[in-house]
Amino acid sequence: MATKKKAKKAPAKKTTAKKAVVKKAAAKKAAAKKNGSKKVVKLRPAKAAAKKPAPKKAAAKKANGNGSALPAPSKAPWGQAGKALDGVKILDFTHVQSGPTCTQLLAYMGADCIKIERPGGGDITRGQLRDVKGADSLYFTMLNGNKRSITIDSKNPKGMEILERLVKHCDVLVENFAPGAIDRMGLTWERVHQLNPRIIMASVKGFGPGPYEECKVYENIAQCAGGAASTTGFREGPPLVTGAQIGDSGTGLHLALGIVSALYQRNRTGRGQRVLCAMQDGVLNLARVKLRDQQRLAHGPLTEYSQYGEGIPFGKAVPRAGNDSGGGQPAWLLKCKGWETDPDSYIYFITQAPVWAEICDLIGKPEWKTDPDYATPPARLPRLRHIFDTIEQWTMTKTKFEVMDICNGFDIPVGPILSMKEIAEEQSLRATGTVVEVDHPTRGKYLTVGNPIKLSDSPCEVKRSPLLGEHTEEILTKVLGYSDAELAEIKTSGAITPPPEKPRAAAA
Ligand code: CAO
Repeated sequence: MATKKKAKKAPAKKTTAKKAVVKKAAAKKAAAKKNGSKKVVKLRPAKAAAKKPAPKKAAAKKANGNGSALPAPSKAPWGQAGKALDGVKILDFTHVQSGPTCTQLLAYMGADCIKIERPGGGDITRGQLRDVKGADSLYFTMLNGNKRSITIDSKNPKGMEILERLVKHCDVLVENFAPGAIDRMGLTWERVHQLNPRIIMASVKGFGPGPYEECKVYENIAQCAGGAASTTGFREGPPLVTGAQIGDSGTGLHLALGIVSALYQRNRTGRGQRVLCAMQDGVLNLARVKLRDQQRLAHGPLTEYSQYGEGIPFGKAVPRAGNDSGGGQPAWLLKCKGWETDPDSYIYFITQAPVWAEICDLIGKPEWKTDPDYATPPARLPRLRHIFDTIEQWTMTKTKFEVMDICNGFDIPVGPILSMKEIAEEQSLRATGTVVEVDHPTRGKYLTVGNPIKLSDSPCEVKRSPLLGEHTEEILTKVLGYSDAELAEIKTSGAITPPPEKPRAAAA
């Protein structure tokens, strides 16, 4: 009924909104005329204009999100109309993990990503956690695919001249240096904006403005300061960090969204803007359900936490909840056949209320369907430990994959603990391009994670990471237009080569 009512009212609202937009556009048109401006906002394409279509480039610039200035829908087959971010040029001044994750994603989406690296050693991760002697590490190769690499010493005057030329050329500058480092180089937001008012300058920092804004931050610091660690682990144990890189890669993801949003806004405003993602904020955003629970504590115990069923009182802050479900459906991690020798022989089992009857039948407890102590979710809450122990007696008779198959046959939500070995070998992940094998000239074949975001009209082709400075000459001549004579001068200036006192061997 409610939907029906809403549907009836909707057209009236739409008409009013449409009128307002038309009125606003008409006023804008009149104002533009009065000011003698040639940029007139068109309400509808004029007939005369229809005869002589505007050049493609201009139409693309006017796209404003309401569809009125978009080109006609492409008739190209799906996946053959270019990539989502084709034409977007990224000056990638990132290092380690958070920034590179962001720019790699943008590159997967089709952006031309030019990675600036310090001559000699480049991104520090090239040499960190090395598994193949003399080759770039997996740490680097898995975070820098689909990019081009140019070496530039930002502290060399000629190097800064090249950098400034790149700022003028690019749509986005991304950096994640320690607080103040990019300013010390001379690339303050004011300077960057002055050089190229259309550029978007995006940064990852550990903390936003406040008492800690000057601090350097790595992954686990962000997990701790963003509220994730205090709510992870077991009640009896210390806070725990998680293996998922929610501080680095998580913040990189947030930054990527900020960048594409800023690019979209630029279509209307014509100007770039500053985008900042603090790792603490990114982690907190991912841990927001725990801030939810913090506020619920004021109104009583958190009944879905197993600590409630165990009769253990809650303190002032959200406790660590072990493997409890973060939602309203009680769940736990249960042993499966082979757990004695295989550390990953476990299944995550959710006792979703609508399939309680099916669970009871499966585990051989049909009487629980009607027993008042077990029949309803509130009645089960104080007995969760016993319930999961009983379910575990059943899961221990099956492998995690058998449990998965049987339970999913009854719509019971369960999930196997997959080891990284199993994931690396999982053919369905290869088929979707989520796990990709690429070839590298110095290290050979390696696995990487492809684009986890699938676009139906923008397929992703994962390419290997670049060697240090592999594209230096190409970018200087073909992108920035330096002549052969200028290139020769750059080569002797020290702008793209390591200073003599710091040979490459020192960084390896
Ligand atoms: N040419 C010349 N100098 C260069 C250069 C280049 N191409 N690229 C970088 N540098 C210089 C910087 O200018 C800076 O010099 P100064 O400190 O003298 O001004 C210096 O290299 C080091 O930069 P940094 O302080 O960012 O690097 P670090 O290794 O000391 O710190 C990190 C690393 C990650 C802690 C810090 O960059 C940081 O806090 N970043 C923000 C948060 C972040 O992204 N953390 C996630 C990292 S992934 O776990």
